[in-house]
Amino acid sequence: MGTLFRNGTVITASDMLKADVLVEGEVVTLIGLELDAAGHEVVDCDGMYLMPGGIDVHTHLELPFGGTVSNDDFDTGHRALAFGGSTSHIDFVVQPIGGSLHDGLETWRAKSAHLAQVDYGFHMAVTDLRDEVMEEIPSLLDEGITSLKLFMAYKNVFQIDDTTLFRAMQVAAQQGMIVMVHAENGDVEAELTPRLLAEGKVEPKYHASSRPPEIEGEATNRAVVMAGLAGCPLYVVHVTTRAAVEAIQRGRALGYPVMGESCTQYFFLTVDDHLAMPGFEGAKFICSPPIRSDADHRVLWQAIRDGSLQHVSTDHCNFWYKGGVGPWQEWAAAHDNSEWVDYEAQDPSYRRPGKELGLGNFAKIPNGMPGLEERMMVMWQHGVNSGRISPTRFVELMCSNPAKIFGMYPKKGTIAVGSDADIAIWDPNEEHVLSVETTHMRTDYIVYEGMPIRGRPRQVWLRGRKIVDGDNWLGRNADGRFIARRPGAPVL
Ligand code: DUC
Ligand code: ZN
Ligand code: ZN
Repeated sequence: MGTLFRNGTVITASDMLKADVLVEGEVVTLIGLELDAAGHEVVDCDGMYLMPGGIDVHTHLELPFGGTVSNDDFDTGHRALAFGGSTSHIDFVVQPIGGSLHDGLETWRAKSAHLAQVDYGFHMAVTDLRDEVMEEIPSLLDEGITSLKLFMAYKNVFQIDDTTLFRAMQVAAQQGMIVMVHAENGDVEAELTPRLLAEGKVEPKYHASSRPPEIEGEATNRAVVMAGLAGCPLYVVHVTTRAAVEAIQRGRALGYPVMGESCTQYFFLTVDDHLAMPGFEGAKFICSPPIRSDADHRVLWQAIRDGSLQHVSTDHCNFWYKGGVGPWQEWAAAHDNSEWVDYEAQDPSYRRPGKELGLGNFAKIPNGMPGLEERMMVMWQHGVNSGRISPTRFVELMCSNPAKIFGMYPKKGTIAVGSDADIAIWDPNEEHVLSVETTHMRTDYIVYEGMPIRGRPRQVWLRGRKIVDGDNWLGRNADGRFIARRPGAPVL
């Protein structure tokens, strides 16, 4: 017996048409008109869109960062992803300084496998590229990891120099892997930040002054040129500004294998309206690169329309706005980073440290914000409902392109015969107002508070099993599966 999704409108990256979809076991086995329902469970999709489950290739679940650990883990993060219409994501393993890539991988496996409720892959964030680590890179392919992330920012923490980046690109090119960069000039930022603090400019809004758009544009251009010379596929994460978009466009015009993404927040939030809010409110919106201006939003909408950028992710990395509640210092002294959930479970008021770590010093505010649950809904509302992008382009950006670029298509990212039956049943008419009161993320704020949207998932299915039904959660820990990805993915 299979499941027959009847009378819906199927949206893929290329087509939008009325069709029935039959799922048997974990995969789609037939798409057609008026399919025979005999022997199958029927799901009436009249008036609904059937879209592939969304894919977010840029998340940081349970990431130790900025003196604390990001709140959502592979339990809450996965539930929130699914309630937002996504069924897969790729998180970043971080190599420990002084350790190996496999040390990092073991840590991320221990965080994820027993909790996972949707499917997930890993990128490898390389932080300490010693000679023996360079030699370790090809063995990542045996683990299903085909993408390396390198940081051109976070001096004295994660930042690598140009020699290291170029060498990594050459190894990646030989192996059919892809290099991702966080492109900001960390040396310049490291000069600007102490100067601002010495001048008494300590409020959250000065985070943006410490990381101006020029340092993103410069680093993006440098990475693009190096990728062109190395012949290495490059994917620039969290592009926020015109100079960075133009650097990618120039590279693509020259035939370099370069691509990029932006993240939802960079289409909506501004320094003036959010980062510069009175008091410490702006801390909620601190991420790197910083949020920018309305002019940058317009550039990004155009870039996802014309194909200069290929995906919209979230860089989801959330911290309490009002964290550090209860005896957290004593707990931190006696426990490992992975045990913050146990600390918070002791008393509903207890919280691990969060944004308040940077009261009086913007440089100490943990970078990042919540967003993985709202990604599909806000981009549908402001992309599709507003007429900026078509429904098929929406699916391409949110589902198919990320699957193609990162080596998991057509198993993931489309609705086709043989694909995993990851399906969001999307009600285009359902209205909702986004709020922290109804979010499934582990957070005390959301950045789209009060935003009205029309169109949201009614049901979500993962490999043929229903995991979201309206407001009800049907997913199960350890049902989410690691996605082993293939090298040699296409450059779009
Ligand atoms: N930027 C953020 O804002 N958070 C996590 C990591 C990053 O690069
Ligand atoms: Zn980054
Ligand atoms: Zn990130």
